[in-house]
Amino acid sequence: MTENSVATGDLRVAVIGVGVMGTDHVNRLHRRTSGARPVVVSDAFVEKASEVAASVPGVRVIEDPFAAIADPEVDAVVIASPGMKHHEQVLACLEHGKPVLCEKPLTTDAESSLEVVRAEEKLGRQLIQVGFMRRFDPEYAALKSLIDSGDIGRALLVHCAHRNPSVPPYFTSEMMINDSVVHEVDVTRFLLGEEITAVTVLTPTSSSEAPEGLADPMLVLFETESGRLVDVELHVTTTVAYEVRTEVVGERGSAMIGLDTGLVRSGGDARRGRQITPGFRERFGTAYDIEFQRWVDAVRRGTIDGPSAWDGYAATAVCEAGVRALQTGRRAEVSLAERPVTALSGR
Ligand code: ISE
Repeated sequence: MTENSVATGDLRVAVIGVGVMGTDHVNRLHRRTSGARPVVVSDAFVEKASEVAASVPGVRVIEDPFAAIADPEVDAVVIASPGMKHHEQVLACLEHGKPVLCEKPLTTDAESSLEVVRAEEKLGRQLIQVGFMRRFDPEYAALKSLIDSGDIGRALLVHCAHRNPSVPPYFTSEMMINDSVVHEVDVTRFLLGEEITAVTVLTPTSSSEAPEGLADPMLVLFETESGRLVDVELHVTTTVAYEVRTEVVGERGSAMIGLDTGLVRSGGDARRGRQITPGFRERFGTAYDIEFQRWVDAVRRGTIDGPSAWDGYAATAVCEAGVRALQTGRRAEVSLAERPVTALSGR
């Protein structure tokens, strides 16, 4: 990072990958994040990159993601490219000493995620933050504060429902674990503050709305280090809207979030009701905004403020066990490497 530019002006950010999320992040950096601005975009689809660059003043296209990361005008990097590109791109950020906010997954397998953890450890500076945005959602933050306050006693069980109205046609049952359940993995680690040690996946009769071969819905069970249980109902073809609910059952009470308890509206069809967010960009829009602002503020102080590379590695390792459990129909244990002393957990 060029320290001068950060001390005297905005943090200049390259966004690698400008699909749906990356494009959102360019706008977020341009319109809703202070102390930072997007300066470079890079995407395998150059036309898309040019279109995004043209929509924001002062943004250049650099086709090659590694040239974008290395560019002297770039102080920090946001990676929103497909997951299989993350490993090399995050390592390139480390090589150039550039802070990086990497969308999940950190990498697509535990071994390469661990390599990233080790590379950062060797560097001796924490440059990697992983984009688990739910930690920044005000409702999840409130749930975490409640658990930490001890007001409901020790949390014993967590029930999660993760429902998507639809998924793209290429979505597989393995992706249901790696792309969707991964959020509940991070939420579990965040809320309970301990590692997940085993995963079981059950696949009941599939919905007639699910494409052939997609095990939808599925039930996933996590066991944690101290013996607590977390169940996840994952249903990605509900045809309804985007619904993410989490209920924590404690020794002296319970607490739930995700009830869409916003505005109650009467409609022309003589119904009264609450709006359910249609997708994750709407449901977690505020969380993404908070995540970006806190990341930028932290980078300007020379640190991170959120899930670390270790958190990214642990999530990948749990998902790997989840895929094993799905494929074998049996409980799968999570094998985690020894945690480096320097691996800070995010907040
Ligand atoms: C998607 O990749 C996400 O990250 C969403 O938060 C999740 O709800 C969805 O199931 C995933 O496909």
